[in-house]
Amino acid sequence: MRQQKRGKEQEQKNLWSVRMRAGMGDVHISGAEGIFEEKDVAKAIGAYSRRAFAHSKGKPDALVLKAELLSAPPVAITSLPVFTVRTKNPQEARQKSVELLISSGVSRRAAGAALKILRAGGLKGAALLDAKDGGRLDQEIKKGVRASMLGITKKAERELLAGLKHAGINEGHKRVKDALVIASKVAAAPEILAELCISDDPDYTTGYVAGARLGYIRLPGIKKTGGSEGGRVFFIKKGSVKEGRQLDRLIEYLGETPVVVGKISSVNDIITLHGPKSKGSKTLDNLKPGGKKIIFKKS
Ligand code: PML
Repeated sequence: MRQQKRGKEQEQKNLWSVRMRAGMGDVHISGAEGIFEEKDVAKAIGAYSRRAFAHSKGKPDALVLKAELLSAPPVAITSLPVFTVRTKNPQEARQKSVELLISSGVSRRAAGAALKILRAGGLKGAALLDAKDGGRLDQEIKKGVRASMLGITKKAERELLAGLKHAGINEGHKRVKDALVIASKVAAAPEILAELCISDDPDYTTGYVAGARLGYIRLPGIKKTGGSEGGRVFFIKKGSVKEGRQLDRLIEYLGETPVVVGKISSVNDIITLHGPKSKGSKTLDNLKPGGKKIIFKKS
């Protein structure tokens, strides 16, 4: 992990992980989780069950709520910086996602393989792909790998929500928060180069690319409303998980090491991305994946 600091805010308290999964038969409907002080556990359980019954994917026939006392304090991390890129249509958004992934070191082949997996949908966790050849590394775990045991402090949450409002991001605050927490934990694993996510909710059409070099780059409108495709792909640096045990350790970190976002890095204005530098455009230091500058204009 890149940031090994144990959060001061969490150190002295008994903290609980609260997780919710709701489904209908084999179909996943909704999921949510957080890390809470004991006094907030009942409130979190109430809020998560209300959320499970109010999902646009329909009513579940199974709702699983799990609360567990953490045996060790969570690792505190800083969130990735948030960017939102405006594009004209889903095709352009997907094209930008590929360009961003490539500029962060993912091969075109692996980016293409990821889009194919997400187009097919049906994942229960994230697919792990080799960032160079696009080969699937989670073959035995067909349903994918889960990033779990994560949360955000109340202070960081307030700061994030205020930042999103200030940046004019007025829809889907909770989703942005949940997804940013996941992406920040995933990006803190040195083996992971980047992530591509497209929401699998037919009513939510935003996706993102993320990584330690990229930040968290939102791509609204990456799919058409009504589409049930989507999911997550994590791109693994070539050679970092050659042996089974290394892969097991990464999967264990993603699923079992408690991590809390304790600090918000930045929430930036909505931008458009450009290739060559043109009049009125600027470069953004945070968006220099792989040493290449990405040019943007505030839109
Ligand atoms: C999901 O909740 O379905 C994934 C959300 C991805 C995008 C969240 C955002 O708007 O930043």
